[in-house]
Amino acid sequence: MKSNHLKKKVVPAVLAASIAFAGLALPAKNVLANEEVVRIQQQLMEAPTGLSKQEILYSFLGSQVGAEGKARATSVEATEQFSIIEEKADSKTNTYHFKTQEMYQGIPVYASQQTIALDKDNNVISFIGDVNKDLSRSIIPTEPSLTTEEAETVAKESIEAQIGEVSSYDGVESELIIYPSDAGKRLAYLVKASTSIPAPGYFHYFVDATSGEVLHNFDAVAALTPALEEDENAKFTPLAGGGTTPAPRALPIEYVDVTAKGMDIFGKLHSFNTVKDASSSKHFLYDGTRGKGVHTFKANRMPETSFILLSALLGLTGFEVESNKNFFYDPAAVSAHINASKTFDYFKNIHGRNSLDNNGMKLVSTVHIGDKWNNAAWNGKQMLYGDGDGQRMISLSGGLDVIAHEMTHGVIEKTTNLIYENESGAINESIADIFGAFAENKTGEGLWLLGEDIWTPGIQGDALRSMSDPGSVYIGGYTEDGYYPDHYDKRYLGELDRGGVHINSSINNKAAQLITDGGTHYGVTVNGIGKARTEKIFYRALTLYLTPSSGFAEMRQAAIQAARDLHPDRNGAPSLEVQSVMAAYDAIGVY
Ligand code: TI1
Ligand code: ZN
Repeated sequence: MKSNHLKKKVVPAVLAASIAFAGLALPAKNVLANEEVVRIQQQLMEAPTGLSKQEILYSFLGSQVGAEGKARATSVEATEQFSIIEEKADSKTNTYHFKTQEMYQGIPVYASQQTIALDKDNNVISFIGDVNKDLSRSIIPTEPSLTTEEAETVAKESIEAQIGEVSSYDGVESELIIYPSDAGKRLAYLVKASTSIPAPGYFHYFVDATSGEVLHNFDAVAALTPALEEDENAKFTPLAGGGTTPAPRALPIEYVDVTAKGMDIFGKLHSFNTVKDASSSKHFLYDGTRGKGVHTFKANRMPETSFILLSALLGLTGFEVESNKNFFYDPAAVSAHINASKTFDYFKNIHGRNSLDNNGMKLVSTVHIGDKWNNAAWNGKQMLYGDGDGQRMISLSGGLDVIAHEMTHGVIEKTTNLIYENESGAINESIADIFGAFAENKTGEGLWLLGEDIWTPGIQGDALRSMSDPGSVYIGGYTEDGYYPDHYDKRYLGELDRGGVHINSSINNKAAQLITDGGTHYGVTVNGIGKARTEKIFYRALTLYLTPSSGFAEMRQAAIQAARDLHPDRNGAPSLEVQSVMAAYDAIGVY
C-alpha cells in the first residue's frame, strides 16, 4: 500500500492528545453532579419496578444518549452502545456497581468508559463517564479498507522516518477502535509497535482504517523519559560484583523460606523474608509469604530507557540479588524489598486488597536502574528505582512514599487505568502520591512531604513535593509564580510533563490533605475527618467510580459519592464526611 501522504505531525504528542479529546468532536463529559440536592439518598433515576439491575442500567444509559431533541435511545440501542466490563455488589454499603465500555457496532470507542452505581432499592445513584450522545445515529464505517498489515506498514514507515531503519521490531500489536479524532469519529487501527534498536520506543499510532491517515501518534517511551538522547549514549558502568548476563536468572526450584538481615540505605538493620536455594545455599531476595511473592532484583546501572522498555515488553528483571549467607549487602535492594512488603501490607490491611491486581500479583522490583537516575517508575510489569545522583536524590527505593507511589500506579492500572496525560494523568499521579503518603503512615507534616527521605541529603526538611502546602515548593517556569499549584485556577496548561501530570497532581493532593487534617484554604474552611476515613474514601473513589478519562470534576464527584456510600446522609443532610469532601474540592476550585 502507498502511504506517502502521511500526515506530518507538527503538534507534539501531549498537545495532540488534548486536541483529540477536547476538540470539537469531544464526547459529552457527563458528570451528573446533583450533590447539592440534600436527600437521604441522592438519585439520578428512580428504580422502575420489575426490572433487573441490568435492565435498569440500560434503561438509564439509554436516557443519557440519543441526539439532542430526539427521542432517547431505547434499552436495546443502549445495550448495543454499552457493554458491561465489570459488575459487582458491595455488601457493606448495599450498593451495586457497573463498569461499561462504549461501543459502536461491536467496536470499542477509544477510552470511553462509564461507572454506574445502584443503591439497595436499585435507584441509580451515580454516573461518571463519557458518552457519545449521537453515536448510534452516527455513520462510521465498520469495515476497514486497510488490512492490519497495511496499517502497521503506515506506522512503521513513520517510525523509521524518525529513528532510522528498524530491522526487527520487538513487538507489533493492532486493534480496531473507534477514534474520536478532531475531525470526527473514525474507524481506526491502534497500532502499538516497540523497538529497541536503533532507539528504544513504544510507538502508538492511530491509523485511519479507511484512508490510512495517521490521526494521532505518540511514543510512550519518549514521553516518559525526555532525556532519551542523553540516555542512548549512556555509559554502562556495572557495579562491582555485578553479574554479566543480561538475562534474568530464575529462582531455584527447590528453595526454603528463611529470614535474613541487611541494612537499608540509611544504615538501619532489618530482618526480612528471603529464600535459600536448598542445593547451593545461596540466598535470594524473594519473600514468598506475601501474595504470589515479593521479588527484588538489581540492574547494575543499565540505562533506564532500555530497561523500562525491555522489562515492559520482554519481562527483563535484571539480576538476582544473592548472598552466600543470610545477610544482604545491597542497601538499595534491602530498602526496596522491605518497602514493597510494607506497601503490600498497607493495601492488604487497610483496604483488603491482595497486591496490585487484588489477586496476589507478584511484586517485582529492580534497583540500580540507570546511572545516577533521579527517578523511579512503574512500567506495567514492575517497579524500577534509580540510585539518584547523590545530591538531588539518593537511592529512591529508600523512600517508602516513593515505593508506595509506584505500586499505586500498579493498582491504578489494574482498576481505573487513568490515562497518563493532562487531567486524568494528574489525577493518576495524585492518587499515587496520596497512597504514597498514606502507606508511609508518618505523623505530622512528614506525612505530607513526598520523597523527603531520599531528597537532597545535604538539606534538611525539604522534599520533592508537599501535599499540605504545594505552593511552598519551587518548580520553575511551569506556573506563573514558579511554585506548584494549589488551586485549579493555577493549573499548568502546557505540554511538558505529559500536560503537567506531576505538576497539577498537587491540586488534588491538597484536597486529600484538607479532607484529612481540615484547614482553611483560599477562604474555604474544611473540617478534617482523619486519615483512616480519607484513605478509604479515595480507595473507593478509585476502585468503583473513576474512569480512564476522569479529570478533576470527576474526581470530586467520585470522592463525594464514595464518602456518601461510606457515610450516608442523615435526616436529609449530608454527613460531615461528605461535607468535608465537598468543602475541600470547593477550596481547590473544583466544582
Ligand atoms: S511514575 C514516575 C514517573 C516515571 C517517569 C520516568 C520513566 C513517578 O512519578 N516517579 C515519582 C518518584 C517519586 C515518588 C519521587 C514519590 C518522590 C516521591 C516522581 O515524582 N518523579 C518525578 C521526579 C518526575 O518524574 O518528574
Ligand atoms: Zn508516578
